[in-house]
Amino acid sequence: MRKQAAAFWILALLGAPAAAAELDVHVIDSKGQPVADAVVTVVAAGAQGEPRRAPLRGTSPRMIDQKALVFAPYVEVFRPGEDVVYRNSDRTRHHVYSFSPIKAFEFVLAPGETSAPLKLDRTGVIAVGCNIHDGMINYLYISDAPWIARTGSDGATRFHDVPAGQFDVRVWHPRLPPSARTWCSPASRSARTSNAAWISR
Ligand SMILES: [Cu+2]
Repeated sequence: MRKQAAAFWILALLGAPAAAAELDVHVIDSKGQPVADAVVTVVAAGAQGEPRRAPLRGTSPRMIDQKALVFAPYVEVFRPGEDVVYRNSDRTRHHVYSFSPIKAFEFVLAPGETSAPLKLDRTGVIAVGCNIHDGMINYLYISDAPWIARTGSDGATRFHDVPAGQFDVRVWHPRLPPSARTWCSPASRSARTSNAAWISR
């Protein structure tokens, strides 16, 4: 797998002027290419109170499929207490496992099988592999941030009903070095003003 440049950029673009508007976030790499499967979190900046946690898109339990010896999606986001389910759509067995301190597990899935739901109680990142196919890996990102989503193949994601205020927009991706995963920048907005900011480190 090609190593992506360890520098990503975020374009946080505020939606239509309204009391609670949409926030569009685009993540690109240093070559300007969209970065899929980046986890974007939006948190209140400064001392203002944390808003409620916005619900995640999609249904629970969310499914990680295994097809053509690849976990799909590569990265998925969860709220604490949600379940994940693994499915094997290949014609070979997979031995799914994690050594994560916040959730260790292993099970073998025969072709066509689906796992029992696995509850993800704690926040953090769980790396999951296959004991049979070393190249297979995926990441479960569990967060109680007010807003969290992952980018699609276009490197974009959209947050709804973001109130006026100051926010930090953060990005996480498996191929960003740990020191680069926590950078953030305020996405300043008001009821009447849109703004857009390129952010780099
Ligand atoms: Cu496998």
